[in-house]
Amino acid sequence: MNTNQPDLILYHPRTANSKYRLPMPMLALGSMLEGRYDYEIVDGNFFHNAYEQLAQVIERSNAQILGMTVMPGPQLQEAIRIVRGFRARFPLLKIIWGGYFPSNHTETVLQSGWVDYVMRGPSEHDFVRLIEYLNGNGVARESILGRSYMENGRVVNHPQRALPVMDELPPWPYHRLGEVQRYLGKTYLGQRTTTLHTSYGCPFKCSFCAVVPIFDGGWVGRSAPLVADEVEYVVNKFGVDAIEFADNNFFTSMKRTALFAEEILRRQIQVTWWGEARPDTLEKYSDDVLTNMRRSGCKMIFLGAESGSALRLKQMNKGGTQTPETILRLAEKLKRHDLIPEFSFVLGAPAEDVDVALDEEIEFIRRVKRVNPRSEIIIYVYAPVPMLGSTLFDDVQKTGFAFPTNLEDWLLPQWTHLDLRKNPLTPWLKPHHIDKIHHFEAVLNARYPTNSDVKLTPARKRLLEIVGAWRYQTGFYRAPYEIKLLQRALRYRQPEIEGF
Ligand code: B12
Repeated sequence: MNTNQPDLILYHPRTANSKYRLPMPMLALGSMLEGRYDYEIVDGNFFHNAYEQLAQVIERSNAQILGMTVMPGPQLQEAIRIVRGFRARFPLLKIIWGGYFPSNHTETVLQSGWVDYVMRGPSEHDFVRLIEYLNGNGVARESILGRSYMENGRVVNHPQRALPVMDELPPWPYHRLGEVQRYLGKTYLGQRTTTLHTSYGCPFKCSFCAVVPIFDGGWVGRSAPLVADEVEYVVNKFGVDAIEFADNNFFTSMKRTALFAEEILRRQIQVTWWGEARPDTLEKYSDDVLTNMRRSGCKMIFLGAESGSALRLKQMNKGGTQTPETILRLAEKLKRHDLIPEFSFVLGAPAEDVDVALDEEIEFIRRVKRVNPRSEIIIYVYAPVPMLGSTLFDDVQKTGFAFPTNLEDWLLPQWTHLDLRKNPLTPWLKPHHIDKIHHFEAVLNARYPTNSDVKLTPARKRLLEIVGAWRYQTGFYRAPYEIKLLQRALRYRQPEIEGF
């Protein structure tokens, strides 16, 4: 180990429009390396020419190991271009990928020959072991769990480790980020918003969700007092006034949420917060807990509504006790508690008649809006995740859909679109289906502009509402070009692209 120069670079490729968000995977991995290895966190969100600038970092530091996090979409695009070029430019550099894309498409990544190792799932403990192994520190390679690599032309997958005990994980090394203030963004929640991540996994196995193959129904959370400690730390140290809990399912344990809200109130921490939940879980929360959540600063909750059809909820294996009525009841309940629900819907899964299915979803979304007009609606177009054995993925495969097995093919435009869940071009969705979804979305967003766009002044909001009103009232959504023009002129923010 060279003590002056980092042996290891942890690189976070650029993501879509999100300069202010922390490179959380790098902080999580870095926390385990502190005091053991020299390393540097490099954030592509601050690069203008990632390939060249990262190459310069490697040359300057003479690092031997490059760890990269990769989620689908723009990050993947950049990551592929980097490793494709780096193989020849830095033949001795060991390249390790982790995160959602390589965890779900391990073979494709490794078969490219550009990546040496994939670490699947949470890797705090095993990444350190891998680094020790690569440094020849006597770690048996079989003991590195969650690791995948090529051997004799075949991919070898070590089993994954049980989920970490969150309370035992060390704090994130914020000092590695340089100026933390550049990560604190102005959002609907506050002037200096940051992200935190306090749990891994989700106890459910929805068949559209990329989290499932990695966690297989497991969930672990940091205990409430420690979450409150973390919040208190970032508030006091960096002047944070708002937090987005990026956990897949922050609200899994009502006991934990209740205690967390109490801790924030007891310590008199002034902070606004947001998190992601399942509708059926939250519906079971008592009024007292919801009241305390609101008092402690919770303002908005992202909820996986997915569909207004019991049949499709079943197709998606949503599980639990969620029905379309759950969503309507919850919209009403949260209204009483002054908590804004952000309901996300997944439209465009395979169906006997896709048009009928879409019309039903649109009608249901209108019902939700009638019950609670402040509800935010996020619409995603269904993009398959490779979940063998799920009814939904079986249906998908029957249509002839297959993921590329060549890593470079993920650079093709159709796969970029699939990742962004806007226009996935899956075989059962015809262009007019995509139009139907996007046209309705444009009209809905005009009639009910999002609250989360901080640049949208009341006058501009009013203008959008007026332009959208007649179409929404009459249900005439087709070709809303005047709305799209206006939204472009106002640079309307779409939470489904820029949020989580
Ligand atoms: C934060 C986030 C974002 C931020 C990125 C923040 C930033 N700094 O730029 C923003 C809002 C930009 C974003 C955007 C998108 N996101 Co996003 N995002 C997340 C989110 C909520 C948290 C990720 C995170 O940081 N977790 C905290 C860290 C600590 O955990 P982790 O990432 O899992 O890292 C651990 C392991 O994975 C592993 N690991 C990760 N990287 C590495 C690297 C190495 C070398 C090693 C060894 C290990 C390793 O070890 C880490 C520690 O245990 C996840 C869902 C979730 N809760 O995880 C979705 C998620 C990753 N996003 C997803 C998607 C689809 C997107 C989008 C493509 C689409 C969209 N509309 O949301 C866009 C575009 C992204 C892009 N490529 O530009 C999906 C991925 C689905 C899939 N098919 O794989 C997820 C899973 C959400 C979901 N449930 O569907 N996202």
